Amino acid sequence: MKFAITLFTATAFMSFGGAAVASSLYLNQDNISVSVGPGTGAGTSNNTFTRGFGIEKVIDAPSADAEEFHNQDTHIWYTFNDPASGLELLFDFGVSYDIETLHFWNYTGERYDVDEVVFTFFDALGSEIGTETVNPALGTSPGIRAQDIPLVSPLNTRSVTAFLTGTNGDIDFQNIGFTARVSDPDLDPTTPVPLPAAGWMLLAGAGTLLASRRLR
Ligand SMILES: [Ca+2]
Ligand SMILES: [Ca+2]
Repeated sequence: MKFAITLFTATAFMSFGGAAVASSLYLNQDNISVSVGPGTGAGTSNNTFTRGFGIEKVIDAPSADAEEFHNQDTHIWYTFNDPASGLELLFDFGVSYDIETLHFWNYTGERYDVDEVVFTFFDALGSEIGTETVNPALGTSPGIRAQDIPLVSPLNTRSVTAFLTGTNGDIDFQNIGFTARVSDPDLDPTTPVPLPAAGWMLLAGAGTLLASRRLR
């Protein structure tokens, strides 16, 4: 019982403490992870795995305004047998964020660039909470800088899938990044609800009763 009361006290303290508005963060390999999803179509990953690289090249841009040059160390290139299929990426944020901006470093020519990205957002329980489709512009040349696209994500997004396609079955891009704020736990429907005041008094009463019984 004592443990339970302590636990509820901690929850209430966080809840009533008042959450300050979190500042915007750039999400990359320092604070999120990325993996290739099972929805990825058959084809060739070209330079990504065949040359000993990992998919982390997607999130290795150090900042939202970083410039990358197209070479084997920096870009992602997939060719799909069926042009309708594509690359599925799973972004795991670890904690819940409210996404504000998508940063997308696309290839510089139509032959290989990404033509469409479908984002699906999930909450902390893994439930789908929204989708958003983006058609990124061609990348800048010669140095590729991100196109910044407002991304209307639901609050409290814990993970995101991105399904990337090219109309001709080829996709090539440098990075994907997000600018986001850590979600306010008070506005997260998946956060356990603290007991109301009446519940506190009831719990306190039960604790006193228990203690007095032990004393007898
Ligand atoms: Ca990269
Ligand atoms: Ca294209």
